Amino acid sequence: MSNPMVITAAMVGAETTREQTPHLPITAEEIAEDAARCREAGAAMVHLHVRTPDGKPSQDAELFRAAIRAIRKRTDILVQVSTGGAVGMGVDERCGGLTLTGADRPDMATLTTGTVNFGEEVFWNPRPLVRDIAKRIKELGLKPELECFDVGMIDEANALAKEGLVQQPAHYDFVLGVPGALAAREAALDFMIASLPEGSTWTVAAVGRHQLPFVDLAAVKGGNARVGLEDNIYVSKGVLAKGNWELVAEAAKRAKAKGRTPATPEEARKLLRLG
Ligand code: KMH
Ligand code: ZN
Repeated sequence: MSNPMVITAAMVGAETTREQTPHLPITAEEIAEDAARCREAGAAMVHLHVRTPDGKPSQDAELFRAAIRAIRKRTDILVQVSTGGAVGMGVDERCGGLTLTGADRPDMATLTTGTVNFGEEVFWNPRPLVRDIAKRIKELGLKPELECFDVGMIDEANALAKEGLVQQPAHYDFVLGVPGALAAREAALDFMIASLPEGSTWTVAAVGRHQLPFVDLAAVKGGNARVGLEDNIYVSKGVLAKGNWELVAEAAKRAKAKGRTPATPEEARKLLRLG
């Protein structure tokens, strides 16, 4: 049994800057180049944010379209668009990637199910806004990745399922270690896993120095993992990752050491029931 594990590359994000790392991809071509290398290194999916040419976070549909087209020209990696964007963005702005249809339609989209402190700021997700985004994802025929920064967000995902806005079994991403939110502790991960409805799938995205150790935990506990420059820029203490691909390569090595095989995009589609 190959026991595949989905490795997602959170390549760009909204917060990481070129001042922090020169290896952050910004243009469609840079994103596509790194995405292709991530696929070769073992990633099955990218979690995608986009930037304006001067590096500012954006959720502009045309920037998403350009990045998705460039990625798909180079590789078969799955594309999950962010609907979180950057703190302070309005709902229409956040949903730019959900206006893409036909050949440019993404494979998946994120949905954060509650409000959370985010460093010194607030990632604002009041209940009506969450339902608005959930409806847009459903209308596009996509499955959401339910981003849970705290365990209450799993309960809110259950409420969304009862309202018919999310289909279960669903897929969750536990985001651990954001300053001001739930810390990256193994006990927190265990509680989140234990709180999931039967049949759910999950990924863990731990922030900063916790990113790679949580790949080991995900591998052992039967989950999936997200790595990448959105959440962490170092491949080891004080050593910048030379690209997202280097973090993916390290994650793939760790997964294999625990008896898991990095999933292909096709396997990820089946495992996450993307249809
Ligand atoms: N940039 C964060 C405020 C998502 O992509 O869905 C939100 C975020 C979540 O990154
Ligand atoms: Zn994101």
